[in-house]
Amino acid sequence: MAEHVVLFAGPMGAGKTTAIDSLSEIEVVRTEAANSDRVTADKATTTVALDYGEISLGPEEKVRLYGVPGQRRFDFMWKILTERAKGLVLLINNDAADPIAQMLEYLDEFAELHDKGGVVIGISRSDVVSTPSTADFAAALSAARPDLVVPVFTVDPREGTQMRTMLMTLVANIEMREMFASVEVAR
Ligand SMILES: Nc1nc2c(ncn2[C@@H]2O[C@H](COP(=O)(O)OP(=O)(O)OP(=O)(O)O)[C@@H](O)[C@H]2O)c(=O)[nH]1
Ligand SMILES: [Mg+2]
Repeated sequence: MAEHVVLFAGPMGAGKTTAIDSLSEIEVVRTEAANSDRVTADKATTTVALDYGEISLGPEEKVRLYGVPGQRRFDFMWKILTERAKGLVLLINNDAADPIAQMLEYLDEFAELHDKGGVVIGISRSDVVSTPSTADFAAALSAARPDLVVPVFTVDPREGTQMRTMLMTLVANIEMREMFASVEVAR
């Protein structure tokens, strides 16, 4: 069975834990603690180490889903899990302060995963704050990082179907990279 390891990253409250919950077919392993930063994200708990879930895409393919904490004080987990992962789902909450800057910052932080397998970006909480638009994010992205090919989606992490579409786009990208890599090796 083919297996992929995918990381979910992004600011606090972007919906990483929620997305893994919506996607996973097993009970999600969570590490939530009381949230002491209600200004950045007004919710009761926050991830302090990782989330873990699994989903199968057809009978022969399993995806391991890892979520990291949004808060930088727990960023030791970013490095550990980036080493395991082949691709990145970057979630950005549209109601964050300067979400475009956040997107570019997190993309830089996890650029290694673009090179390893691929990145997809999901803009969440667009029902809460409607601007910037997905087109604004895509324009800022191609201006700042013309070297990257990264699709931008509007998503609601609470909706498994939407998250599945994003995840399948990423997995297709990872598989394409693996195919090209094996062709290179065979040459
Ligand atoms: N209205 C709305 N709520 C959303 C959306 N996406 C996520 N949420 C809610 O926003 C909150 C996100 O919380 P989490 O999933 O814990 O966020 P996280 O990214 O794991 O945050 P940290 O672990 O603290 O870094 C949850 O209460 C979700 O139900 C969305 O698109 N619209
Ligand atoms: Mg979380």
